[in-house]
Amino acid sequence: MSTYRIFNADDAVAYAKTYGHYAHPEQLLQADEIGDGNLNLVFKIRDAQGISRLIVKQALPYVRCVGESWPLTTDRARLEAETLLAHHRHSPEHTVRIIHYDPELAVMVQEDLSDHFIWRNQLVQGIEYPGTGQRLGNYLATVHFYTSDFYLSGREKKAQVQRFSNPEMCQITEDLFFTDPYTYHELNRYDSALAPLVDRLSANAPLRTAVAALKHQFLSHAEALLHGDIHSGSIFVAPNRLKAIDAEFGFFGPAGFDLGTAIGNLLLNHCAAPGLFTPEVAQNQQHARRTDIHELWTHYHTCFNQLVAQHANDPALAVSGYAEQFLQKVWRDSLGYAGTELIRRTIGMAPVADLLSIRDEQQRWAAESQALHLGHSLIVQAADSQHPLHHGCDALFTLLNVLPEYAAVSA
Ligand code: SR1
Ligand code: MG
Repeated sequence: MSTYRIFNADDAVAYAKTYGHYAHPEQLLQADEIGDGNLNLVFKIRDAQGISRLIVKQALPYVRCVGESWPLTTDRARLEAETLLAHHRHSPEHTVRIIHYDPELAVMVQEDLSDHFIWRNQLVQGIEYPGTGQRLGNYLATVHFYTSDFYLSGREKKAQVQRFSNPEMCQITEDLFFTDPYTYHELNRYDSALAPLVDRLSANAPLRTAVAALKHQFLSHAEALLHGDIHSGSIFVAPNRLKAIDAEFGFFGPAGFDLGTAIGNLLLNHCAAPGLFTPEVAQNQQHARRTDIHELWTHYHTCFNQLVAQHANDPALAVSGYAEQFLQKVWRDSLGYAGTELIRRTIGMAPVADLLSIRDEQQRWAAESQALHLGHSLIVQAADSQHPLHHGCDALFTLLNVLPEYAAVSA
């Protein structure tokens, strides 16, 4: 019989005392529920001085931001804990530490990261953490390599693909990224000023075909154990530090999906900057996002190549030139998936603070229109095998330089 029950603050404290491996459990006294994501309960467990010592996270049996009308598997807590444990094994510096988890209660105890900040919140305030792109590139390259066919035997890889099968959470992504934004869906959320642009997206045949190809890859290409939702809200930062959290969407999928999700969110911040800051600050902010993307990709590329050279176990895949060919495909996929993230975060059910924080309506529409335009261009151009975008970040930055200004459209 299932022991599942929804935790209150007292349950969370009792759980942390028993399973937190904290040196002085009797000092853990109170819990604050601080979850602000779309899905889970998150408790900060504090001592007598009010200092946060541990995190207790529990999966609710439904989508929190919608309510009980959208039931959702609590098995996602097991998948999240196991994905983070696997990533921590390969990249301890950049993955939150899971201290304990219980699949029945769908609960886990995690290290406290109160000395870090959610990257998205910092980006919206214009606070920079230089080197974050590098750290993110190293994290993704490392966890992707050690869970890929370059490293694992065919037998072990297939066992892991099964173990990390995550159909319910993947279906959310399949619908939210590749289907709902291009059809009428009651959960899509956008202002009526954007309606003509949204209609043009759904009527655009080359775009819909390119999105279909991206969805098909997402469904069928088990390249590595992905984080599965690595947007700037799943990343904690501090000076010279980065920790990934929130991996309940973890599964074996195309490596470019993780990179694309991360790049898409940096581009959303790029589009939002003129609406969030003065022109001078916005320019610096946009420059910093380009630097993040450049560092993310170049460090991913270098780190993955080095790992293949030093640790690949499959002699056929390790043959000279193949890793580079694979990485070119990963880059192309990343651009396409970045485009889908831009579009779904602008008109779908899960908007981002970068755009929502723009107070002036005209400026917000301009930023949203630009995000839709950029998303569209990335998806279609990445699908064109001859396009210069395939050769690295420079062509992406050229595309950013020629993005239309949308003030006139929203007026
Ligand atoms: C129903 S969940 C909506 C979104 O929130 C999560 O953070 C994922 O990004 C998901 O797509
Ligand atoms: Mg999340």
